[in-house]
Amino acid sequence: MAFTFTNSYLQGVYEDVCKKNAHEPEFLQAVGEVLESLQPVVEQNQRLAKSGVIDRIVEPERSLLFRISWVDDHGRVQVNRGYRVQFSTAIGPSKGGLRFHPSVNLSIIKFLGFEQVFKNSLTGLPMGGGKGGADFDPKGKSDNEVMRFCQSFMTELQRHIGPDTDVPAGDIGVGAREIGYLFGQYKRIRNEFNGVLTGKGLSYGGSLARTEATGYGLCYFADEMLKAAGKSFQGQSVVISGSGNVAIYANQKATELGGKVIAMSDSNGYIVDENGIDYKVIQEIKEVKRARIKTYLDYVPTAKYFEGCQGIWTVPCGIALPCATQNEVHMEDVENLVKNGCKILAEGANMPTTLEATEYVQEHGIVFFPGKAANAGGVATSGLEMSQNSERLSWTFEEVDAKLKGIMVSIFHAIDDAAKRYGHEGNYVMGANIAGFEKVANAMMAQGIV
Ligand code: NDP
Ligand code: 2IT
Repeated sequence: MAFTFTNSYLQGVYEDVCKKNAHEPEFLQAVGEVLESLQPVVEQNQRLAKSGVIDRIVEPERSLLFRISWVDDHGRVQVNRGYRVQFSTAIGPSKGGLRFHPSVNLSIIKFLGFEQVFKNSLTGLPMGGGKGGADFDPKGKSDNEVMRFCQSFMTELQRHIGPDTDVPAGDIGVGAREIGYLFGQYKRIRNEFNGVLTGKGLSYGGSLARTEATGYGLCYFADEMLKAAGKSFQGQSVVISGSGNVAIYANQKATELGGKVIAMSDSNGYIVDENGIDYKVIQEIKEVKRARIKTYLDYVPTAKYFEGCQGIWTVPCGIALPCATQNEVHMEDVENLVKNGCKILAEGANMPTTLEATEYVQEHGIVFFPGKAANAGGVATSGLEMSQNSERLSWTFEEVDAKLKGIMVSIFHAIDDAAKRYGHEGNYVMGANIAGFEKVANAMMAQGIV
């Protein structure tokens, strides 16, 4: 993979990571990008190498791999593979989502867990990083099948998690329904009602605004950057890939801020509606009916549907918000975005832009915000849910939303400041990696070699 190391310590660590994890391309991509960014930091601080901070930060504290057996509606035995990687507890309990998708493997869970360490640090809240999930596909399964799967998954996972140990939440394929079933099984086995999961329903300890938080946070973040440049969402056309939790609420907030969301997608295809896509229609299709985005045409016959999700990046826009999955934005996509005058690319998903596409946009005048900063609003609000659970109180929507906004604004300034401090103004990849790393590294050095 194309990383340039001038620092021999970091190069050595990266080569070692490549040897040990040779079959984990997504993990190597995430690690390489962070280590490359940290070169100026390591050069200014010899203690980092001496205390082996980087050697340690690239190795998860604990990786769990387990069998999940369950019985489908036809009485057939099904077996899936479950994962939980507790990457770092340097600054707080391990924290991060669970992904249920057939593509899930150890490489994907490790890349997500690694990124989560830096993202959670950026929120300013006391949360370490982790991730988990299973190669289970909730699509086409009945509610009862999803429930039995979640119960079997939690029967194993419950031994390894807890409100002060590791606190999972949602991600792709894990939403309110799954968190409900997971929480029910945890409580049944452990006989404890606590904040072991976030993204819970409002009637049993969930936080207001958690559902909306990632999408809202993404737009608060982009809006802060636009303000700093004397601009706004007003009158801008916005393209959002995906049509799940992050995409739906990014649409709502971008529209509220004056933008017009003209295209959205799912893994089968994308819709274009030049009049602006109403997020409530997507919410109905995806959250209530669990249907395909194609059915948008039943609600808005004047819209257009195109088969295949990749073409969405040919739709001209000022702001691009990839909110589906990793490595969904390739070189030809960013070439189209640049050609069509796109000015901002902010990642709602985790690592949606390939390495070469990231370099291309940065070199061609698009302001680029990496997911570990731009989509941190979800986990930040999970942190606020943990605080509410600990004090056994519920805050109002307005209170949580105001805190979320404050956190996103401060993340923007923290990464902007870190990039400037190291002489790379405007490079928000470096800014996010450095600002996220500093606090974790300090905590690791203070706690000795563990
Ligand atoms: P959802 O399951 O709610 O939605 C995922 C969306 O992305 C769906 O539209 C799905 O289409 C599409 N998608 C998923 N996988 C693929 C794929 N391989 N190819 C094409 N499209 C795909 O997930 P979320 O909205 O929660 O998550 C979206 C992204 O945001 C992920 O990268 C996640 O890690 C990240 N994220 C999520 C946070 C959260 O709080 N939920 C917080 C921060 C980041 P289809 O229905 O056809 O599968
Ligand atoms: O990628 C992410 O930050 C999430 N899926 C949310 C994690 C969380 O613990 O809320």
